[in-house]
Amino acid sequence: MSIKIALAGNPNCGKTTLFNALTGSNQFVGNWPGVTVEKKEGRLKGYKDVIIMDLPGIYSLSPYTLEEVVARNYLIGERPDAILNIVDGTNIERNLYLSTQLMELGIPLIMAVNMMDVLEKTGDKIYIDKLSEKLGCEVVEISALKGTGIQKAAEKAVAIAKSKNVNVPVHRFDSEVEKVIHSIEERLGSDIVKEQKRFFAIKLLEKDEKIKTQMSKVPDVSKEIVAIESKLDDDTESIVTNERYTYISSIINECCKKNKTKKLTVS
Ligand code: BGO
Repeated sequence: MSIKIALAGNPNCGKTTLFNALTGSNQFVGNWPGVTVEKKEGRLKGYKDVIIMDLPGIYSLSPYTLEEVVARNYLIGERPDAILNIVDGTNIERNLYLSTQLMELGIPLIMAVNMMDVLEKTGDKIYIDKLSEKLGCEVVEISALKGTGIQKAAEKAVAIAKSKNVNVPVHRFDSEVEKVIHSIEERLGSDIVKEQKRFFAIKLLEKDEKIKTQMSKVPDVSKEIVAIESKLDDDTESIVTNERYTYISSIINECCKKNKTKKLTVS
């Protein structure tokens, strides 16, 4: 059986450049079933049994766009052996929003921070070890354009896929929210594997209707939602989103430093 590694990231993070560099001419292009969203897979160069699946570029795992639905359904339904999450290092704050959600899927994940050649020119710093510690996953610096670090990222993705080591998300929501997430997790059916329970519980809490189509037994969580909304005086969608941004801000504060003396343009 082949190992499947999904490439996931925001639009313009350099995913296509990385996919081409990792697979070369070993690519198969088609459409995702029933939709006109391009589906690309390719064999990882140097490996007979590793398939790289290029997911559509997305900002979130909330199913607002067709691309988000396709990517999410693949990640939930097919459960690749690992996710290689590409993050644009020049736009890391925005990119981490998707990462926080990918990490809740219970799939082994490696993060590749791309565009490191640009950061070298601007003098902006990302402290990779600190970032790895704060996120609870391995992080590799790459330049998909120059090809630096990409072999290491691919090797780490293959290794984590084989080890089946699921990262335990470091991020915890407010303790009241965590309590609700746990109580929803406990009411999920056996169709949801243990590793995915947190993701499904958070999506139900966010009133995500589409997630219900992926479940054979859907617990009624309306009472929990009403209780937490009145306690925290906000709707659950905003509560979850705001907490993600607070977590990301704390990561940026600790792991990134802008070069304040840099020129405005980089050639
Ligand atoms: C253009 N470093 C640098 N400097 N650029 C990179 C890197 C990197 O590591 N990786 C990707 N890029 P996609 P998605 C372009 O196309 O792979 C660049 O959407 C241009 N095009 O070359 O397409 C990459 O698949 C004209 O840039 O991303 C591409 O995720 C002028 O980032 C862009 C300047 O990469 C997006 C750039 C006609």
